[in-house]
Amino acid sequence: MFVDEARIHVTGGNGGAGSASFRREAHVPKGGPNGGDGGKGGDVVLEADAAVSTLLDYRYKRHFKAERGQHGKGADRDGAVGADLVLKVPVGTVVREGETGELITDLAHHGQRVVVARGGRGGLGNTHFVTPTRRAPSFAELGEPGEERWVSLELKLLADAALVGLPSVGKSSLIARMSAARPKIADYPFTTLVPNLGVVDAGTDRSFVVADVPGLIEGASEGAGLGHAFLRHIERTALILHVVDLSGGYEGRDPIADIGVIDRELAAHAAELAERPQVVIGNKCDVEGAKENSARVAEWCEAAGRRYFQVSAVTGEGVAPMVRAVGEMVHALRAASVPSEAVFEATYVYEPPRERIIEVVRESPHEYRVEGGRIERMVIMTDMANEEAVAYLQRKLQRAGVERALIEAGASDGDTVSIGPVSFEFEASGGYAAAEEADLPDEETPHVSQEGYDADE
Ligand SMILES: Nc1nc2c(ncn2[C@@H]2O[C@H](COP(=O)(O)OP(=O)(O)OP(=O)(O)O)[C@@H](O)[C@H]2O)c(=O)[nH]1
Ligand SMILES: [Mg+2]
Repeated sequence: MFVDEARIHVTGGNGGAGSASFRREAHVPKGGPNGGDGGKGGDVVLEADAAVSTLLDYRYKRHFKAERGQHGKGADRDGAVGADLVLKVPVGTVVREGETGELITDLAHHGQRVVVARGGRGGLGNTHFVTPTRRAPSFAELGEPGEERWVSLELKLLADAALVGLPSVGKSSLIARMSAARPKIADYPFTTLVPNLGVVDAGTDRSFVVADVPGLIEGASEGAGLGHAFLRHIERTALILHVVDLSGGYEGRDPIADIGVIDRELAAHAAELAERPQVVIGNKCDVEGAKENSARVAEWCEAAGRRYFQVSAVTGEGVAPMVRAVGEMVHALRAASVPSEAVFEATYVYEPPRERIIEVVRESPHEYRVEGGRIERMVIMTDMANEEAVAYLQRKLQRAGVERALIEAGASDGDTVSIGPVSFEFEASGGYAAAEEADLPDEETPHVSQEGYDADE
């Protein structure tokens, strides 16, 4: 069955860098620090919107990045915050982490939002690093890069309109005429076994998704034929395109009686299906004798207050005006179905599960790599050219338990340690255990692994 899905790559905006700046006063050679903070980068947000019906657009444009935060400036001026990037998706979109398939959320209500890639934090300006012994910090933090990941989106069905009718009336032939869908078409009943979906281009903003479901017969609502299970799909479709065979069909049937059969099956399945907006499409108007039937059906529809279109799926006659009219109706129904009040539950922010874990990988006897989202970001936010900044980073890493994890993994002085893009020489500070154990919360206890290198080899 057709599944509406897309895979997109999302990147939060980078945080702006903090500023390392000092007051300049006429008679003071170097005033106090006054570097402003960098602005936070924008988040990438998915928002469910009832006016959006398909994920198709996300198959064409797949990379999305939110705005970056501006850098901080001197005179305590903070950088501006980057704007969030809000991507609208249909209500009912299931969002998953693109690599692991982990469920992030199910956007079930209009207006519901999820942050799928957080913008980076802005770097702190040098004013934040003043201590009694460091009156004039020469460094500021760099901005944190925005998160980036693949996200997969999936919308199971649904169509705006469904072609419904007895077997062999030409539902599959019509969807093939209206869209790029290429279902099986044949002369015998029950040719279509599973629903087909097609996207119909009815002009700007008027495109819609149409479903061709297997033919229904008398008793379908009680399980007769193959159509039973598919009545459930029609439940969620805004508009029913009721197709009748103007040629009288394979048994010389009366199209008006046929409309009655389908109406009764819809009503028997669910009372509200009988109330669903519906248009009647008289198909096979090219066949001899069809025009007389068409005139009768038109008259009947007028009396019943239903819109009627006479078409031929084979010659294409009448199909274009029918498609335009259906596009307008779908558009109007969609607009009317948008709830006036959006349901705003608290915006859910996706946080990757392994964010706080510190992992030490021994890559060779004297080379170690430390992995962990939070730790790697500390390194990326450090200006490695500034000695003072590097010293500050080392203390932070030590506090986060990196040194202990390295010693537990067997690192000794002089070994090479890499974190993110940076490598340095390991040098134990000594006394770390006693000093740091106390204020380290349990959840941050580093997890040590040694994959990648087997000491016995
Ligand atoms: N002359 C003529 N024949 C048509 C037209 N539309 C469909 N047919 C024929 O009618 C037969 C049935 O067409 P389908 O499109 O398979 O009908 P269906 O409603 O999808 O049938 P099921 O899937 O069995 O429910 C085929 O032989 C088609 O070629 C039409 O406009 N004119
Ligand atoms: Mg069919």
